[in-house]
Amino acid sequence: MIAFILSCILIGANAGPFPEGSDAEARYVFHLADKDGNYSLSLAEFQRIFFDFDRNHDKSVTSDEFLLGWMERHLGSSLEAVILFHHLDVDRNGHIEVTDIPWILAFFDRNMDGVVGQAEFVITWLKLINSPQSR
Ligand SMILES: [Ca+2]
Ligand SMILES: [Ca+2]
Ligand SMILES: [Ca+2]
Repeated sequence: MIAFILSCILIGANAGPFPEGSDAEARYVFHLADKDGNYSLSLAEFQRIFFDFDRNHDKSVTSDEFLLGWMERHLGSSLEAVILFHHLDVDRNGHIEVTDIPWILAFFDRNMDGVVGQAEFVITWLKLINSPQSR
């Protein structure tokens, strides 16, 4: 346990406000996205995040836009942003579009009730960030 905490502190030293890949970080991102604070993310809330990141309003989020928005919000390291971007770019054409959003929601929505609860979000987030093949 102590070794775990120590490694979190060391890894997190130059990342965002939370240790990289921690569930505290996942919950922080969740609450940023959960605009109405009802502990679940709807399709509308996913769309709102998308448009927040789309700086030039061309209805597509490029990796540059994503990385900039990510760093501005202190969500974590640039490595995490790159990992996440590649998972969110469902059709792998180099940018995230409005049409990708339902797929992104479905990706997080483990019990398929159409919304993403905090537990669902944290579990999927940690799997993404900590998956060995994404390092
Ligand atoms: Ca909500
Ligand atoms: Ca754009
Ligand atoms: Ca769900």
